[in-house]
Amino acid sequence: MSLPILARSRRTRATPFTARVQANGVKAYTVYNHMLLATAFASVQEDYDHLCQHVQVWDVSCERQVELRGPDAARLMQWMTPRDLSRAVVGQCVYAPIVDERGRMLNDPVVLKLAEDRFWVSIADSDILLWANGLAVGAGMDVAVDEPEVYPVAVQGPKAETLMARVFGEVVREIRFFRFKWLEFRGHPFLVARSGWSKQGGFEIYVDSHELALPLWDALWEAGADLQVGPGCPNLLERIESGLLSYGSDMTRENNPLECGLERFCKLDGPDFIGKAALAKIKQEGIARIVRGLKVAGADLPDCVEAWPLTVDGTYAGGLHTLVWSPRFDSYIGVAMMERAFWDLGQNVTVNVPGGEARTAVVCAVPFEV
Ligand code: THG
Repeated sequence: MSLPILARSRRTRATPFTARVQANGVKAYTVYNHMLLATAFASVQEDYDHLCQHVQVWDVSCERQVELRGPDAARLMQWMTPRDLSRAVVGQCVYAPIVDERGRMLNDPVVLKLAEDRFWVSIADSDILLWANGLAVGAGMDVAVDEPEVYPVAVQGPKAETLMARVFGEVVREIRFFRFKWLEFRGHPFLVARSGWSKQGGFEIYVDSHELALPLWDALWEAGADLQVGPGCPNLLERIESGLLSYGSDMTRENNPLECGLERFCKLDGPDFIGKAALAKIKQEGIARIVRGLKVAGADLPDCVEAWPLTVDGTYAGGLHTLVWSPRFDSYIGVAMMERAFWDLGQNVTVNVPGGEARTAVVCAVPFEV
């Protein structure tokens, strides 16, 4: 279900690239971190096909940066996450769940270590600026917490490296996964990371110059003409097939990272962090539910925009939170939070579609395996 009109105001922020995204024929927007984020251009399926074959330029300005800067920046950063950051180096990106004192998910950002005393927390859709600043004030830490003017652009797809090399030079090929370098475009250094919210490969450019934002955007398009560069955005189908979870959809503040399948990013016997004792207790007692994939039988389902209850013989078995038709699997595939008694791979469940219809589905692993 999509609504036809999104009323714009200062609260729903545009980006430096919004005029270009409009010109590219965006079909729908969502709002993410109080900012516009495109969700489709041709269609989710056509965008997916293009992404997997060519290269796309995404306006992901809504991946806002929360900057921590000052003598206590590293202490505050580690205080917010169960991920062990003690060995992170300058120039590294780290996927780091952020949890509260109950060990529950507040966000799942990519953290960029810019300097020993400076971090960018590249956030998913929740107001981490407020949490971070509140912690800093409450703990009397010597750290500045701000949202700098940084607008990430993702260049994703199998031809991303070729395109980026044409704009930033051959040196982009040396950037390893989840590492970044500062590379010049027209004399201005841009942070370029090998990262992005698809598994088709690519880069993210953290655009911190208003003046060069559109020249850089246009340069990518001009340099990519023969590569069939096209518009794109985080693609529902690609990200579900690849098992990339979305905070707010597949997991919320109700869930802890162990339930979200993020245990490998949590070090419970490492540095101290908020919620450490709570998470250790959860781990010891065992989790009650876990994120799983689901293959749902049949065709013609409505969009899943709220939790759909899953049942087994009438007993609540979990919630389906995201659903998409996958031609590759010739099936609907989705992401569900399955209760312990029903989370085994191969478990059959009933999907209770709003409106009364019931469908059968089978529990499987995420990422989905062919
Ligand atoms: N890039 C940047 N900021 C972001 C996102 C991004 N902020 C919002 C959102 N995406 C944060 N969530 C994620 C989730 C997964 C990944 C990145 C951001 C991701 N995961 C890899 C994986 O699962 O294979 C790598 C994880 C690892 O091994 O460290 O890329 O996309 N700037």
